Amino acid sequence: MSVTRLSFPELETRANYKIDRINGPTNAQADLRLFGKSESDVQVTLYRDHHAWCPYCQKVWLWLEEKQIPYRIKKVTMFCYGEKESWYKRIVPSGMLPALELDGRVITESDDILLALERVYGFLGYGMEDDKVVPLRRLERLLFRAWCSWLCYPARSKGDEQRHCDQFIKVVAYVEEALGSTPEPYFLDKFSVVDTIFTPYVERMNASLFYYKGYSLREENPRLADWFVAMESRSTYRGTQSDFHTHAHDLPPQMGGCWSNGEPQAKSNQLQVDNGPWFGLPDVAYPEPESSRAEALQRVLKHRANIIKVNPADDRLFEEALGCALTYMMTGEACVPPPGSDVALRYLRDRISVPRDMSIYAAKRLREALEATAALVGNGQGTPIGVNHRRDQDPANFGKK
Ligand SMILES: N[C@@H](CCC(=O)N[C@@H](CS)C(=O)NCC(=O)O)C(=O)O
Repeated sequence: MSVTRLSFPELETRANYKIDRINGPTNAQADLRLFGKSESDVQVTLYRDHHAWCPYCQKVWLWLEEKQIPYRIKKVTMFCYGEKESWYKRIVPSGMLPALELDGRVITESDDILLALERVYGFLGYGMEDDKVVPLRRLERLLFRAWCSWLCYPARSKGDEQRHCDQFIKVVAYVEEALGSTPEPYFLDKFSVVDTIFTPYVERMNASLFYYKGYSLREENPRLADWFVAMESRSTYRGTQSDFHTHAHDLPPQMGGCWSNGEPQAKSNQLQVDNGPWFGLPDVAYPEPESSRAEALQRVLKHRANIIKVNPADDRLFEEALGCALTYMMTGEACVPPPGSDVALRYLRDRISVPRDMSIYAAKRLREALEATAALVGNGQGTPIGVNHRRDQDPANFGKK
């Protein structure tokens, strides 16, 4: 049975999702974070990417959120998404992110930023230069290099592929050992800066190895599994957390390419990440919040005009189809979109960015609704997602510059 499409004004009445972006939970859309303090208390500006993708930014972002330091956020375009803002190049000529302004001084390099923040605001559990922290920082870099060597270079042979896989798994065993050396699920005897340092790349490893190598970091390693669960118990991490689809397709242009081993497990994982079902993927384990559909709806409606404008399909056709997908998402009843709109719906399905656009569960709900609605009229796929750049995601198209 197909229901009648809800009109956009009717959909608006259901978009009852509201969070306090300034004082409420960690979120990617805020430009100011106060944690209940006043704007005159702000001494820090964090420059980070519009896409909330940059891993070194995530590290600093998490630290500021955990310490509840009032700060302003200025968002900058990364090279592979569009043109770098000239005002930012005047502050940081290399254009690199993150950067932090602290009492009028601009600091780059994420480690130097954390060291400077520690000097003013104290440690997050432990200091960056603590004897317990330094070896773990080194281990994080070792893990990063083992991951890059496996993922970001084409293997010369099957043996070569296996060697890189073995090397990565060997380093993961050191990580497991480190995590197992305290009774807590965290790296040290309490949550600390070390966890914020490991978070960005471990999250990207979990996504990319699942997709390109058929290897599930989170499921294969019990200590890391517990660590992820502990991280997901923190609203700070939830607010910065991305999903498999976003990482799998953001990494290639950033890293200069990601190579699949072509194994059946990798292929079946790719199918699931790209076409669903998105529920059940090991990218999140905490229960879905009740607000996920309303959140997805509110975010789409807010950017509706631009979402329609950037879609390659005819505007009227896509608008109608989008209304159908949103109707299905909110009512659970199929709503048949106009013929020929399957490609347009899947174009959007493939371009939801987490957490930039919405949180992980909201994105799953929206992807599911777009796919289910598209499937009612055809199996056409949208323009393939680029691997050399992601100008299709230029923030300038969303009035962000
Ligand atoms: N070592 C630097 C690395 C920073 C870095 O590589 N930033 C990348 C993004 S993850 C960047 O700004 N690239 C320029 C761009 O993509 O626009 C740090 O720790 O801050």
